Amino acid sequence: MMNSLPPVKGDRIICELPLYFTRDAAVHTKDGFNITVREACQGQKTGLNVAKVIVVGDVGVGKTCLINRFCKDSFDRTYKATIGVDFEMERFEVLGVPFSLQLWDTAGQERFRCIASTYYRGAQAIIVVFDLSNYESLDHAREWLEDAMRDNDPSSVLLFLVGTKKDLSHPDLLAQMEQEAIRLSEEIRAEYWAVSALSGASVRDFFLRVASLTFEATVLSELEKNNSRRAGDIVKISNNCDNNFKKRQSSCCH
Ligand SMILES: Nc1nc2c(ncn2[C@@H]2O[C@H](COP(=O)(O)OP(=O)(O)OP(=O)(O)O)[C@@H](O)[C@H]2O)c(=O)[nH]1
Ligand SMILES: [Mg+2]
Repeated sequence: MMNSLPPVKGDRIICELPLYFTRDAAVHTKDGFNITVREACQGQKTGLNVAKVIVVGDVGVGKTCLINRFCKDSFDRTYKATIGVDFEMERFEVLGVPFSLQLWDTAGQERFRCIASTYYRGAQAIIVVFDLSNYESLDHAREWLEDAMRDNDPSSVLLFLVGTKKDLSHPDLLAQMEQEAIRLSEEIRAEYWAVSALSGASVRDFFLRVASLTFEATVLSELEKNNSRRAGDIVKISNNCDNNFKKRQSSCCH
């Protein structure tokens, strides 16, 4: 079945870590992939290939358009509410390793909130979206994050705060909104991005960054797990040795 998949699109092949949007609010500001991760990928010591990403935020802020711009390179001016939750799978190749993002596009409408929240569990990344031309939607971002975080492990989830509809925002309002958003990003330890699904500005850069950082974090945690498992085995083996040694000791003494 793997063989029937078409090759990963050229612009989804990532060899270098893509840059953050702004230094003030970046998950990290290193200019390359973690060396341990690079080495693990070279030796193909990683079997990992998929990460779950959930996209949350107020109704109509542009979550679906953001995903559609990236996945289908299309934009729809007419609003079609997401019912419950939608799902897109996007394939990448990072440092020579196949990697996919499962993008869960949740509904912002209050009446679907309960259904949508049942899909939050087990995310590697959370994207909180707000509308750069609507202050209220930024004000609600913290609430969305708290909700999405309830079923996830705060120490391992990567957070992104994304302002959409940059094309609509007046420059003065945009500057003010960005200042607020960067302040919030620092506080909640999210990486901030401003994009436009209409023009496509920064959309691709954003998702490549999400894929890269999620990949890096997941490989690191996989390596950590393997190491502790190996350390666990060593402890077990040495316990056995101890027992054998004691047995031998007891048999030769008596
Ligand atoms: N000008 C402009 N309009 C946008 C942009 N992104 C989305 N829109 C418009 O905003 C409206 C809502 O977009 P959606 O992507 O459906 O919003 P949503 O967040 O998915 O909404 P729910 O599914 O109800 O939660 C649509 O009419 C889009 O055309 C953008 O970058 N610029
Ligand atoms: Mg939607």
